[in-house]
Amino acid sequence: MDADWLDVSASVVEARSHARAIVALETTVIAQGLPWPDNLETARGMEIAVRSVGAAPASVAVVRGRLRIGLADAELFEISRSAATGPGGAAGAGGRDDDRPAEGRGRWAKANRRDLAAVAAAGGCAATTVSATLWAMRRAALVPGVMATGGLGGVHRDAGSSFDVSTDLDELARADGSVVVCSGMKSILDVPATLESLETRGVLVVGYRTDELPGFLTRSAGLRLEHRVDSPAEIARLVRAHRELGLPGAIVLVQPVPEESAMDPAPLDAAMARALEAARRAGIAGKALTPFLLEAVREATEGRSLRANCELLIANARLAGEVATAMVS
Ligand code: PSU
Ligand code: MN
Repeated sequence: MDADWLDVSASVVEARSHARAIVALETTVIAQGLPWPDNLETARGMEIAVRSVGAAPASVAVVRGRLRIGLADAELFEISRSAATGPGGAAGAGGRDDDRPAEGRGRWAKANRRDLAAVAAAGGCAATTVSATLWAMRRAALVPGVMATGGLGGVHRDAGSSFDVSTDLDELARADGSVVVCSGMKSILDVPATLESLETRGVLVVGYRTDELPGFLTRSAGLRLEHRVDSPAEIARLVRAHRELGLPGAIVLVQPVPEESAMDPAPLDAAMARALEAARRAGIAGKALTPFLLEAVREATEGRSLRANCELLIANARLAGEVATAMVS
């Protein structure tokens, strides 16, 4: 099964061969979405959350030219260490930037589905987005399966002129009943347009204990959802129906950020508007836009957005584990 370009870890092979629950985890959010050292704590926290409900975690990345499904802790460390240090992070980590191990210097690339072959051929390292992670799952015979993330990519606000629409949408459209647990879409997107676009592509968006689309760091994006479930057993039944009807799209299960760390929309919107304006002035666009905006908003909200982001990722990993476990029982 492992070809020149692909490595499936022993624990994932083992879980797959016994038809045990597996949850794939993307890593772009670790390498590009969160600062060191909170990102390592979150990457580990997500794996622990998956295990705590009886499923096997499979973090995904391109490591020195090989697409790896199931990462060792040393690899989670390496990916995390490559990210920028957050406010107060250096002290927390006990070191300055130049204390980093050599392999941890410099950011890892962000690979979406388009980039995978180029990174592999160059022998490079890259974190994977939702689209690249779904592709890795396919190559590892884990589709249909379950994965967890923070927010989906989608249609950007200026997509009419920039054509910036995430590859996530296309890969979600052909994920064959895989379940993607998230807290909505990146708030920098045109959220209503992204929701419409998912509908067009046959991607079912289901609220987990909510009738509204979560706003990523906020509990609601102010858009109503047509479908809702209230338990892992209920989503497992829906997923079974979806798969047995042979429907090609993914099921996006959206869970609001935990109440205690959720943010109010007003200050967040203001910070985002300022960050978008700063990005426009600095000419930042394309793949670099999300990391830039997240960092700007993090600073403007004095770490509250960071806390919310970490908490929702761990909560989503746990829910994905529960769903995966319900699917195999
Ligand atoms: N949401 C975040 N941070 C992120 C992402 C989403 O808050 O880093 C990542 C996810 O990996 C998602 C990707 O799949 O951004 C989409 O990127 P793009 O728009 O470049 O396709
Ligand atoms: Mn894009």
